[in-house]
Amino acid sequence: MPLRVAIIGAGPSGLAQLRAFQSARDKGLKIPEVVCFEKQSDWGGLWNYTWRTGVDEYGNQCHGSMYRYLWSNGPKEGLEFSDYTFEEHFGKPIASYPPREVLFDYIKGRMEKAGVRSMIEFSTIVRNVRTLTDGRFELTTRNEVTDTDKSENFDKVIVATGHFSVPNVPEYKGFSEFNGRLMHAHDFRDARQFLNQDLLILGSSYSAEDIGSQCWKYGAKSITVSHRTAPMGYDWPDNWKEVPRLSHVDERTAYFIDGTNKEVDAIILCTGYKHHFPFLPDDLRLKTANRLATADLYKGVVWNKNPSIFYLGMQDQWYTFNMFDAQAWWVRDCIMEKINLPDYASMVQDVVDREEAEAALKDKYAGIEYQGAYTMELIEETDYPKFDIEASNRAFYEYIGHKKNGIMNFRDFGYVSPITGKKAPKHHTAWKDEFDDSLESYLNS
Ligand code: FAD
Ligand code: NA7
Repeated sequence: MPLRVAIIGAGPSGLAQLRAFQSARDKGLKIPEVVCFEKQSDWGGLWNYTWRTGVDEYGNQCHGSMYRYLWSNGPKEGLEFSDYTFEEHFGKPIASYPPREVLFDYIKGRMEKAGVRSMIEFSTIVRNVRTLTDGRFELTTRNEVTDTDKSENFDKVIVATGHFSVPNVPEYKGFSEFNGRLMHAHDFRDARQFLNQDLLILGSSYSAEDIGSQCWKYGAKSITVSHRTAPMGYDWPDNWKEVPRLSHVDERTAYFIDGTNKEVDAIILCTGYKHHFPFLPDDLRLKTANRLATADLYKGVVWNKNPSIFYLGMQDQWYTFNMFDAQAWWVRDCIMEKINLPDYASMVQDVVDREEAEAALKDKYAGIEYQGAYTMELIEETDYPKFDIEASNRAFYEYIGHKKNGIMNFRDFGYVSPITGKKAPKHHTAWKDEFDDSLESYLNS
């Protein structure tokens, strides 16, 4: 019997896994029987935009957290696939911060070229995974179109369901009395609905920065950002203020722990997401904070307590698509027994070492270098095409500098591709003045 492998999720991580197996098959290797289950009706994960919030068309939790007008929040030179460059896909070099639709097109282009769509069962949610007495796994899935359940057995399971989809929703005193809009970033879709409004944002990470910036760009009256630990500290526009931790709210006013207050029309909780795997039993379920070194995963991908289960993309992310590729190629080679696992104690020690190394990092630059080195460590153990990781690191370093110099214009800069060595052209319009984020407009340079 051929080995049977299940991939759960067809976002960038699950797609990287399909591409990894397909590339081995193209080299003449015999690959396992691979089935990918995807609960949405199309691939791309978070990049497959949906207007829906709350539940999807079948009543399952809506996966989408992305919003209209989203442009890449980091340079594309930090995520470029080394086996499929932006230049190959678009036929010319493009600017460094593509809007969502452009990145979605790039992801799709590689997969269409790979010809793996038939390996995916769409609109099929994995509802339960059970360990069998012989060590295999029984997956129960539901095809939402036919509304039928099915159970099948697999030797290996790869969890690629992402971790920026199930919101972390704290409660503050008075939320029940607040009579403006109160929502989590997961449900944010269109900045225009906050036109002329006074907005309070909780959180001080990517979502707070980007959702606030969008609302500013699309005409919010004022943005107040309340941090729990530390302010973001950028040189914000005049109608943008950073304030300390929220104490409580009443019907319309937010009160902060320094004694100040602000009347607001809406509150957006940019308070992060949970690693959430409701289909997994306790002994297979990853429980980790959102950090660069995840708990309990050898090499960041193998579930130590049962190495027939793998996780992709569970780290906090500087690197994304190319790191998912590195992980997917490595997991493929582990499953195909080209890479051997050490004993349990060594796998546990590997996690401890990675956690300690992360704890010793002194700043963001060190975090980038750490994740770049991790990505390269995996790549060097596989046949994934090597690329100039230092060039990617440099793009991230420059991006941090550009953000410090001007938070509303960092997207107007370009960086050097770590694959082609070419510098990205400047986009024809400054980000803050560009209201057409369609693929046609972005490529029309
Ligand atoms: P996801 O993209 O989340 O895909 C997981 C897939 O699993 C989904 O298709 C989902 O439907 C499926 N799934 C989930 N549960 C089940 C189930 N039980 N059964 C079957 N299928 C299931 N990264 C960048 O590089 N640049 C950016 O600019 C950027 N912006 C972001 C903006 C936002 C608002 C968010 C939330 C994230 C952003 N990211 C960005 C990070 C993003 O996490 C990655 O780019 C990428 O989408 C992660 O891929 P993934 O496949 O691991 O997870
Ligand atoms: P992150 O990066 O996990 O950040 C979560 C933020 O939420 C962070 O600033 C936290 O503050 C804050 N937080 C968490 N709990 C609370 C409570 N209870 N009260 C106030 N503030 C809180 O999530 P993001 O959504 O910003 O980014 C996730 C991905 O989406 C990212 O990869 C992007 O690409 C887009 P802390 O600093 O911990 O005190």
